[in-house]
Amino acid sequence: MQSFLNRSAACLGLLLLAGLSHADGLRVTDPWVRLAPPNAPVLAAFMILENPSHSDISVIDVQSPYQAKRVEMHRTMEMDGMMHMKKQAEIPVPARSSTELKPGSWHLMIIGPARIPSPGETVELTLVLSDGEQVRVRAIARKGPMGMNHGSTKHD
Ligand SMILES: [Cu+2]
Repeated sequence: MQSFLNRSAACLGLLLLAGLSHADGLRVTDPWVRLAPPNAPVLAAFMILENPSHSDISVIDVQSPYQAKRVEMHRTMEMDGMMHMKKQAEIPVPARSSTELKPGSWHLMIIGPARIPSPGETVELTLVLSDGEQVRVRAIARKGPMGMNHGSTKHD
């Protein structure tokens, strides 16, 4: 694990020297942030992560330094008939597969947003991948699908 971390750090350093590049391994489609009331302490973000490559990839960190205190990776799962949301250390995207971040499943939790986006505005997120690459994503603020709200709060 330690050598893996060192290797990631080395890759990150190289990436910074070369400027941010788009990862060939991971494709991000339809990134969006659910509309929230003006005083909301958190925002939920969703997107589809596609990995057409032959190697497994994980999202190991998500950053949004100018737009939030921090961003966490969460997964909502059913346990004992109840829906629970748990913080995750990574979001795996297996080779030649995809992982959908959607209400009631994997999602990103934007904690302490600097401001709440209006419909159509975007929140910039940087996905840090297990292979050292970074992917910049602009998630557009919009209404979620009906009846699929985060937690038990209804915003629609
Ligand atoms: Cu969450």
